[in-house]
Amino acid sequence: MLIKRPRGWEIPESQATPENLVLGRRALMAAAGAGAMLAPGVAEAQFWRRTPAADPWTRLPEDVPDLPPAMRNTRYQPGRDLSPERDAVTYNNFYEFGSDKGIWPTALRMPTRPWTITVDGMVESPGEFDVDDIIRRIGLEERVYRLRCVEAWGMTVPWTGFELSKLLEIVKPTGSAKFVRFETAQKPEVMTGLRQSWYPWPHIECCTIEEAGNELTFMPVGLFGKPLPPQNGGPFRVVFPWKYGFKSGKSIARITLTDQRPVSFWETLQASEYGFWANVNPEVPHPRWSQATERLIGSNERVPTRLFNGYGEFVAGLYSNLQGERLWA
Ligand SMILES: Nc1nc2c(c(=O)[nH]1)N[C@H]1C(S)=C(S)[C@@H](COP(=O)(O)O)O[C@H]1N2
Ligand SMILES: [Mo]
Repeated sequence: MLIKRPRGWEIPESQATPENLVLGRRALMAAAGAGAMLAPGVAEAQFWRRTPAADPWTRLPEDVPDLPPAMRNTRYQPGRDLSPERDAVTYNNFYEFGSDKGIWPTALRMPTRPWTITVDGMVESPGEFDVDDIIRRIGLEERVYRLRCVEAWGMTVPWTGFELSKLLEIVKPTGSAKFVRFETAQKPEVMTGLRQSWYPWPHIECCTIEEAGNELTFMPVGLFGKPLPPQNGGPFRVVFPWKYGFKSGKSIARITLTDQRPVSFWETLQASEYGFWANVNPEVPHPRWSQATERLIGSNERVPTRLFNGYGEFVAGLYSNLQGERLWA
C-alpha cells in the first residue's frame, strides 16, 4: 500500500474524525515527517488537485508550500450545518476590493505569498514573521465557527489556523500592553477599493489584551481545508466568533500591542453604529434594523440570533466588570 505524505492543510469535511485533537501536534508532525503511518483522520488534502475550471472562486495552491496537517477541534460545535463553500467564498465584505459583495474575482488577483506579518509595539520580542514560518512553528487546527455579520446574515465555516494566544506567547506582550491592533495590508495594485479615498485606510481592527488571549480568538490561514482565499482575508486574518463580523480583520500585515485603545476603521466611520466592543446581542437592535434574527447564507433560512453569537460560555466572563461600556454595538 502506497502511503503518501500528508500535504498539510486540512482534512475535508467528509473525512473529519470526531476525536477532539486525538493526537498531539508533535505526533502529527512526526507522522507527516516520517511519511510512515498516517495519523487517524489525517488525509492528503484534496484541494491540491482541484482545477481552476471546476472552482474558479478558490485559490490555486501553487504558491503555498507544504504545511503541517490539521485536525478538527471538536470542542467548538456549531450546532448548525456548514454553509455551502461556494457561498462563503463568493459573498464577502472586503472594502479594500470594493463595497459590494461580489469582490472575489478582483480579490483573487492578490498574491498571498510571500507574506510578512510585523508584530510590534509593547512586546518583548517584536519581529517580522513569514506567514508559513509561523504556521510551521505553531501548527494548525481546524475549528468550525459561526460568523454573524452586523448586517444580519450569518454563516458557519471551518477555519484552519491557530489561536492568537500562541502567537502572543512567541512575542511576549509586556505588562503595559492593554490592546491589540490589527492592520490590514494595503496593496493598491490590486485593492481597487483603496482609491475610495474618503475611507480611513488602512483598515484597522482591535480588541483588548484579555479578548486576544481568549481561547476563541483565532487566526485563520485556511478555509474549507484550502488556503484562505484573499476574498476571505487570505493569507492571514483574525476571527472573533462572538462579535459582529466587521471586527474580524482580513489580510493582516501588522499586529501592534499598545496601551492606547485603537479606533477601528468602522468606528472612525460611524461610531454610533460600529463601536469598539461589537458583541452580538439579539436584543440590542442596530440603529437601523433589528438584530433578533439572521439569514444564513446559502439556505437563506432565518434563524434566531444568540447572545454572544452562542459563545457566551467562553466569553461572557470577559465583560462581567465592564457593564458601563457599550458592549453591544
Ligand atoms: N480589511 C477588512 N477586513 C474586513 C472587512 C473589510 O471590509 N476589510 N469586512 C468585515 C466584515 S463587515 C465582515 S462581515 C467579515 C466578512 O468575512 P467573510 O467575507 O470571510 O465572510 O470581514 C470583516 N473584515
Ligand atoms: Mo459585516
